[in-house]
Order: sequence, then structure tokens, then C-alpha cells
Amino acid sequence: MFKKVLVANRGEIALRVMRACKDIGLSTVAVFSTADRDSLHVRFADESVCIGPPQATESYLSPRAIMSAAEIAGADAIHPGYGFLAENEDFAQICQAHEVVWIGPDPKVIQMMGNKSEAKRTMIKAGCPVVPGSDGPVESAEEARTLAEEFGLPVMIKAVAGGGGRGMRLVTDIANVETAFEMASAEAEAAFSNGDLYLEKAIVEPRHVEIQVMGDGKGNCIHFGERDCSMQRRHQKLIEESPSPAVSPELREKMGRTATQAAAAINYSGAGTMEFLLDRSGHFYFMEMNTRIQVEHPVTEMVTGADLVKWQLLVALGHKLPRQKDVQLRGHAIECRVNAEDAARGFLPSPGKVATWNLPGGPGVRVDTHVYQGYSIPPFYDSLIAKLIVWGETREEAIVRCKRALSEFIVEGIQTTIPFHLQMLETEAFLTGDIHTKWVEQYMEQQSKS
Ligand code: MV4
Repeated sequence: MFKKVLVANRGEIALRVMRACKDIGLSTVAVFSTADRDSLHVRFADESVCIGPPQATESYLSPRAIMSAAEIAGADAIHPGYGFLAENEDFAQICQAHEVVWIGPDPKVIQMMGNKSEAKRTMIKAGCPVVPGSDGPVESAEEARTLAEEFGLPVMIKAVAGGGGRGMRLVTDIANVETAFEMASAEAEAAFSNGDLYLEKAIVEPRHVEIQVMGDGKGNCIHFGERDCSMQRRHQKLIEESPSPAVSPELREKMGRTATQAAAAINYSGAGTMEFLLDRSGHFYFMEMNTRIQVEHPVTEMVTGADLVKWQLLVALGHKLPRQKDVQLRGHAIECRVNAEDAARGFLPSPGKVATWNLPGGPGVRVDTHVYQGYSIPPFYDSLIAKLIVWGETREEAIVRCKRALSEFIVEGIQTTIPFHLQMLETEAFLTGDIHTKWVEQYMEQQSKS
């Protein structure tokens, strides 16, 4: 059905996708901006095409540049990776119109999940628990006040076109509800050209727990357990793990069943993630569905032994999914995102030449990266330069290995988040697993005071 895959992305994920292609005998086409000529994703591709200048809008975000590259190289499928065009339904549609296989879900499903209010309504119909809130968008600041009084404070005002926390406001005092509404609307309008908002009750200090699903587009769906992504700062995830320290086998079973039922109800195809908030009493609520492979997918791969990117390709080729009972979780995996950033300076980006680069190794250690010694990190893109993923029989063993691997990971010439991760792995709250989505920010705040 297809033989040559163009990877419409850069960096570690482009390399990751090409590895899966190679493993099942597919040939690969890399695309690159002029800033990425020397990246490993270009070197390891069978063919590569320059698609434009460093600015992403003129290269990795340009459907025209990418479709031209596909035509030049004769690629018959496109894998979008994550970010850039991965959740752009128009691009998915353009691929299909050019008879290039889109390795991802149906463009209509991408669109539906992109509208967070519509996604929520669809998930209610599919039997997913959601946070109580407005039925669809809220028309005015006055209506927001009425709803806030009805549901009770605190409430969260969110952008219909949002996600990742943009255009979101927490209201803890009813006197602020109108201002919060107007500000969130202006922010959403500026960011997404859509100022529509919805409202729901706020969950206090929730955990972020997400279920990895895979569908065949014919109503069959399986899940690969959960990932806990509560260790994050300003909506940027820093450490992810699987299983979640807060999820019991019974809860996993229940969340997994909920997620697969919901994904099956929309005939989901390919890899997807259902994001849930988990409160202190173990109630979970659907938040959003991500219709792409995610940065943190390797932690799921380490505990299930499944190659999720390979499964994305196989589903697109029409293969059958594994059976749910053949997906077994074993041990514990932790991922640390290594960013070219200085955590001591508010995570200020630190691009530049990598003078020393020594990767960790040994049992239970995996590193996904496009970087090598002598490479220059360009300043134009997100600052993820490597993902360190470790596995252990238990969470304790995984933490010990993670510290060992971080201490072997030597980077000179730029600042990275490695020292920050080493610090996090020493904190009492992380060791006991007693964290929530505001924890890192509160911790950093404390540190800067002392
Ligand atoms: C919430 C919430 C509390 N209550 N909704 C942030 C991004 C988006 N995915 C959902 N988000 C939240 N929605 C209600 N009703 C708290 C957050 C939230 C959060 C969620 C996941 C991971 C990190 C977060 C950090 C701050 C707030």
C-alpha cells in the first residue's frame, strides 16, 4: 500500500519514525530546513529534501513545501511526528487529496478533538466521565458568572480552540469572573483566532494521567496503560513515568476500558492519547484527546515492549492490532526530557555548539536524540535535544538507574536540564510519588526564595 515514507518533522522524533520505517522495510525521506542540514535525521534518511529557511512557517509548517518534497522524492505516505503539522486537519486532508497516505487519524477526528468543547461533548456521549461544566461555549461574561455561581468556585475558564493551557483562567473569587472571561477570550482570539470559551469546575491539585490508545479505524481499540505527566512546569512536561504511582490495577483497568470505549466510539485510527485529570480521591475526568504520537511515548514502549511507531505504520498499512490481553505491563519506566535550557535562569534556552556529548548506557537505558558531539543546536526550534528513558523492575530501581544514567550523561558547551533532573530525583515528593501538576512550579518558587 505504501513503500516510501516522508517524515514531516525534525530532530529526535524524525529519527525515531525513520527507525520504525527501517525496521519494517520501508524507505525514508527526510525533510530539513537550512538550519538542520547537519542533523542526524538527515544523515540517516535514505533521501532528503531541503524544504526552506529556518523559520518553521516557511519549512516544517508549510504544507506546500512538504507536499512538493513528497512529489520530488516520490513518497507515498507522510508521517507527521508530533508538533508542527501533526494535528492540522487541513494538512491531513491535503495528503489524502494527493493520494499520499496520511499516517494518523481521520482529518474529521483531528478537527473534532481540536475543538475542546466538542471533544468533551463527544466523550460524554461515549461514556467518559468529564468535569461538570457548561454545555458547549459560554456566550458572555454574565453567563460565566451565573455558571460559576451554579457550579461553585473554583472554576476554570478554557478556550474551545485551546489545549496545553493557553487561553485558560482559574477563577477562585467570584469578583474576578468577568475579567477572567474577557482576558481569556482576548488571549484565545489572539492565539487561535477563536475567542470562544467554555467553563468547568476546577479540580484542585490534580495529577495528569493519560492513557495510550491505538485504533484500527474499524471500531477496534486497545490501550497500553497510562503515563503520569504531573512533573511539568508551565505546561511543559519535564519527567513522565509509567505506570503512575497513583494508579492501582483496578483504576488502570477502569481508565483503560473508558479510553478504549471512547476511542472505538469515534472509529479512532492509529495512535492517540486520552488525557485525564485524576483527583486526590481517585476520580478521573476526560480533558483532551491528542491525535498524534507523543514525546513521552517511549515510557509506554519500555513497560509494554511494544513499538508504538511501528504500530502506527502497520495500522496505516491495514494490519490487525494486537489483542488487549497480549499487552502486558512490566516494571517501571521514567523519561527525563533533556532540553538545551538553563533551569537556574528560568529555563532560558541555551542553543549553541555541543563541545562534549557523552551518552549514558548499560541495562535499562535508552536515549532518543538527533544530537552528536560537535553539533550546533539551532536557536529556531523547541529546545528538546534528547530523551533519556530508563527501565527498572520497580519504581525504586528505575529512579536509581535514572540518577546513574543522568550522571553519565555529560554535555559541555551548552546548558541542559540534566542538573535539574538530578535535583528532582532527590526530592522527597518525587520519591514518594506525591506530586501534582503545580508541584514543580511551587518547588521552583520555594528554591528561588531560599
Ligand atoms: C484543568 C485543571 C483543573 N481543573 N481543568 C491544563 C492544560 C489542559 N490540558 C488542561 N489543564 C488543566 N485543566 C479543570 N477543570 C488543571 C489543569 C492544569 C494542568 C493539567 C494537566 C497538566 C498540567 C496542568 C497544569 C496546570 C493546570
